[in-house]
Amino acid sequence: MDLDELEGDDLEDIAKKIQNMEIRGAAKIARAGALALKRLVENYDGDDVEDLESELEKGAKRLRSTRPTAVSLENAINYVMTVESEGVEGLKKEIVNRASRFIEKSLEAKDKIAEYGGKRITDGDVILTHCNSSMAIGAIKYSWDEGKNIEVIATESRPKRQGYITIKELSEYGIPVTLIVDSAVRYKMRGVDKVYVGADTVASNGAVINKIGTSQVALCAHESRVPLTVCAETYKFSNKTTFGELVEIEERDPSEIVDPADFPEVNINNPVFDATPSKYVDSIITEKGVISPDGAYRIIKEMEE
Ligand code: RI2
Repeated sequence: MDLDELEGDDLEDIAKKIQNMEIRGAAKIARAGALALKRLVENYDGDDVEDLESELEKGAKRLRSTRPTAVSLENAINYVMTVESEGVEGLKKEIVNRASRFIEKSLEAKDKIAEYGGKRITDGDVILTHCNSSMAIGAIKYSWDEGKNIEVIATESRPKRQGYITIKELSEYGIPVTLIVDSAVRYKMRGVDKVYVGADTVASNGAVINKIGTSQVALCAHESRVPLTVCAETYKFSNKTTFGELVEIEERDPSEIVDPADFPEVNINNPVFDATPSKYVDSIITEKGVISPDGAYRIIKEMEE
């Protein structure tokens, strides 16, 4: 679902759509979070600034609760909420401006990452991608537009099967694409030249938190000496991890995997992200440039300035 389909939705409508993954992908949920705060102030018709501030805090809390792993959402909220205005009208205006600016910056970052990531793909490459990352796909499309003859192998990405979105998008673009089940990654890795994935969060030690299974893909890539590239905007880098906080891994409902009623005696776990240690990451493509995972700390410090 695109942001322009959210016409008329208020903060709660958008929060629900983020939570049930009608709106998904770390970049898109960040932009949707910014849009939700914008909607909150646009819909506010009171004249008490403290009341508006408290509504904003409540709204931010609600948005943060929807998807706990992707720091992109948290960073988008923090960006929009960093305001100085006094008075209802000034505050409303500033929130609207900052939300629009965040959305703009996010889309600009996507274009830059597509360019930098796309240039690093070479003619004849077979690229494996996991889940559905708008940033990784942007880079793949860029290389195709440059006339490079590439092929993509896309994982199904159980349980939500975001791989179907990837294969639809790439095949409609004309790019040859093959769908595999997640467990076929190691078998297929011998024929792969590069792995391109996205990220929900990048930690200060360069670890990349992305869709469950990414760390297994990374291990297989490492074994076959296939470089793994992560496409991630700088607002996916987590400041909190610098101070020792661990990234919470979202657990979603078991019914996304099977109907638990069919297995009443069985525990069913549905962790939806995992962490790939930096040693399995070749490069991270950000809108500020291509870095090694060791550069994550510097990116975080620059963001603080
Ligand atoms: P972009 C997704 O999360 C996937 O983990 C994907 O790799 C990541 O967000 C980044 O996506 P989910 O919402 O920001 O499907 O690159 O759980 O689009």
